[in-house]
Amino acid sequence: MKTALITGASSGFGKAIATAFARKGYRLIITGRRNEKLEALKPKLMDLGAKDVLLLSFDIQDKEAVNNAVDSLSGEWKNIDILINNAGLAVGKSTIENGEIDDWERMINTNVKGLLYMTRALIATLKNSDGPHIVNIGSIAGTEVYPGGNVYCASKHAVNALSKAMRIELLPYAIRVSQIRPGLAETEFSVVRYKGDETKAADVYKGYEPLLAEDVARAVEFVVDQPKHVCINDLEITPTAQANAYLIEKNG
Ligand code: NDP
Ligand code: 8X3
Repeated sequence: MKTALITGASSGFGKAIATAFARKGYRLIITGRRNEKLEALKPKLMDLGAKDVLLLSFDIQDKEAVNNAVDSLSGEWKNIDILINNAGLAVGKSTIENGEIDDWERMINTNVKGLLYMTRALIATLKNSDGPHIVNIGSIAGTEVYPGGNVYCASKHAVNALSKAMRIELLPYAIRVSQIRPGLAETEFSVVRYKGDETKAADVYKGYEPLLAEDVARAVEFVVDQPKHVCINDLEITPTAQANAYLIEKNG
């Protein structure tokens, strides 16, 4: 039975991916900073059929915390087959001139450096798996740029580049590397981006049907369920009403 480690499983895509994997009977390592959310999720995952669930609560921006969390794994938990690099965020939507430098640092430290810390810490264990797979959650912001997206888009462009780099470097070990690039999806993403302003966050999803976390989880499932000789390198998924990063058909 496969073991998957999912970063950012306390909410949104990560939680939906954990739920989908629980139904498949996977052994799951779920991570995030909000331990109480992970604690609440664990019994639900067990009820759905997860073989076992381990919580690891740490800030992915902190490289020592990442390494300590990985070093704390023992026994069967060391044998990880699937790494879902999902934890990430956008903070703010200002011009570069007016942007908050702390916001930029959070995005770069989480979306780029955190993803790198996790990946580096787990490559050795993935090499021992019979069907190793890394799935990076990028974004359409990883191939496009929109007004106010500057640093978030740059961080997801970095995820795009790193996904391609991993694909090249991990080829000799048959570690599959897939990038999923979602468009607009209603999760806690916009509440975080607008620093708790729920009205502003809700406005992002008005007048059309956005993706749900479950839609993205289904795409992840599709990617990891391929036979071992098939690697989906890159998969872009948007709401039907969204053609690209800034063309959205809104009715109202
Ligand atoms: P959510 O805000 O709902 O979930 C983000 C997850 O990331 C949470 O579980 C959060 O956990 C975790 N996380 C954030 N910062 C840290 C940190 N410093 N350390 C550890 N965990 C952290 O958003 P989504 O589910 O939408 O986002 C998931 C990924 O999808 C992100 O990489 C995002 O950029 C990407 N994405 C989102 C899209 C969207 O429209 N929603 C579209 C395209 C890509 P906790 O707060 O407990 O630490
Ligand atoms: C999240 C989607 O369009 O807000 O990555 O950048 S978008």
